[in-house]
Amino acid sequence: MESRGIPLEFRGDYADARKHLLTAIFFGLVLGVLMGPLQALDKARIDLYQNLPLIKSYYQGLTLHGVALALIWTSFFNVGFLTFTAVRGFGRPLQSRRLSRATLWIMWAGLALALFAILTNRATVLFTAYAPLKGHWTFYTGVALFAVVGTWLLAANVFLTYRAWKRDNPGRKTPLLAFGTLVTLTMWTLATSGVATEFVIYLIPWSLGLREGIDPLLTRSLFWLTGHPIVYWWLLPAYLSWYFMLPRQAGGKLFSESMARLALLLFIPFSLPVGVHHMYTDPGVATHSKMLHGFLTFVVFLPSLITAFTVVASLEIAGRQRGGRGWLGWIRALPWREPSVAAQLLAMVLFTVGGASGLINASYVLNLLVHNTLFVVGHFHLTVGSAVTLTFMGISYWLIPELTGRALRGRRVALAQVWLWFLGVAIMGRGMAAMGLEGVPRRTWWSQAAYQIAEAQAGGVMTAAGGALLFVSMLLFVGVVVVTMRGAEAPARQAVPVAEPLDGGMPVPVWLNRLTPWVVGTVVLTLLAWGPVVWGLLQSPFSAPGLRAW
Ligand code: HEM
Ligand SMILES: [Cu+2]
Repeated sequence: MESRGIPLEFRGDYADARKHLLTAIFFGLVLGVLMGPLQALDKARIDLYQNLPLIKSYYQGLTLHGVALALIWTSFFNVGFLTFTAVRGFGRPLQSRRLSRATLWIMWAGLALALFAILTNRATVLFTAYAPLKGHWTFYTGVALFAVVGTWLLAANVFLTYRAWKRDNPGRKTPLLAFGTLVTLTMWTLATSGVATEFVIYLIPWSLGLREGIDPLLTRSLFWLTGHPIVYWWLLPAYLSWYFMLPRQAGGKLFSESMARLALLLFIPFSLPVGVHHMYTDPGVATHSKMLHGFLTFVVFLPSLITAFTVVASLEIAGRQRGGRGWLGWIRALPWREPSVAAQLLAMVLFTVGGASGLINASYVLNLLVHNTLFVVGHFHLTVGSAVTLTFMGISYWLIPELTGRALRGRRVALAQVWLWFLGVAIMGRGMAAMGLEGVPRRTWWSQAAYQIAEAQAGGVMTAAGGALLFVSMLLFVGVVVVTMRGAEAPARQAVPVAEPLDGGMPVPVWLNRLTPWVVGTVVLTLLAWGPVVWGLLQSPFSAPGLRAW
């Protein structure tokens, strides 16, 4: 039975996913990107912060930007999208409706608390929440609720669903889409142990006055235990789309099921023990720990390379089936006029550059050159700001019609939007990298700085110009979403794009269908890599008073 074309059994889950997605778009993407151009113009030394309502300083705006985009946009989008991939993957609704309701309301409550703190300038601590900068308790509690607790509740629900599915399907291998969802949630649940400890034991009691001082280095280490794997929390849902959906949208097949499973699984053990690469310049962390994390960072590049190979191979199959010839002719044969496909293909192009710049950040010696400069900001706009964000936009172009039963409207605008984002972020990323290489620091109210770097001015203009294009692109995206939601119901529903594997009938090794050994391995590896770091810091406790800078 169907209602507005939506399968009746999924109605509740679809409604929840819709709410998560819309919250992600309007309270994450829109709110965050509203701040973007102000920051980008600041890099060209144009200061628009003097007469703004609510936003009192560059730093308050930057906190809003970072939290809205890195945390709100991604958390809510992921919970919505993974709810969808779980129910379609297992072919059954999530096990507990009450848990789903609780997930949504707890995340909304957290969002309200965090936005209250930021908008009233009670928590201008930037999205990393670094102590000794001190925010209001509503900020830490709010972020903990929507970015951590909510995602745990989803994970619990999906694992309950998995258990029920296994009971009903003894001996069958887990469907790919469901398996990818489980891997993502497993990795993230393990990874959040760091910030959960940081927030519950240190930051929240401290912000409530229950704890005197704070240890900046210890809390920062706990932050990075989660802060590196969070990039895979952003990327894995995009990979699920690239592996399991995009090949079908392009008219092809997934190149290899086993490769896809292997790459996804490798992200569980190798995401966690690498976070010290964010602390190469910090004192108090032993050099051998920095070296180990640096080495493992290059290991985690391996599943990224497997992903690049498998996804490109899948797309090549699609392109050749569509009549593409020669070495590169298959690329042109892909359905570039389809906004959802174009968005994801362009996301991959940007990710190639973004990923390569990540190798520079990860190299111990080169890091000293770029650390805390705008080069790093260029890097993450080319990754989370484009590979992830542009993929999420591409997914939205079919997922919102799927969840609402309405057809996508404004396809040409959508296509222009996608190219505009690509262009904008490429220009802005280049500008930021250039400024960074000239030594311009990140997180600095540049138009107010007492000194200037003449060589960085051209990069500043590029940053501002790219930022303006991105802003227009975001407006177009929201326009398409709104017009689609208000449009007529689609006469016929499109099938959910799920790609068949080329090696479909082949057996999959048991260890590529299991999670437990990977979880055990991850815990061991994480204890080995992080244990000495945290232990060392606990041996030389440090207590700093809180600070409100802006
Ligand atoms: C109109 C679009 C955008 C513009 C113009 C823009 C511009 C900027 C600028 C100029 C900075 C400040 C750098 C600094 O002073 O250190 C920044 C920071 C940042 N941006 Fe964006 N950005 C945009 C979109 C995005 C998107 C889509 C994401 C992620 C999904 C993102 C994530 C971040 C993060 C995490 C920070 C760092 C905040 C911090 O250091 O605490 N931005 N952005
Ligand atoms: Cu990292």
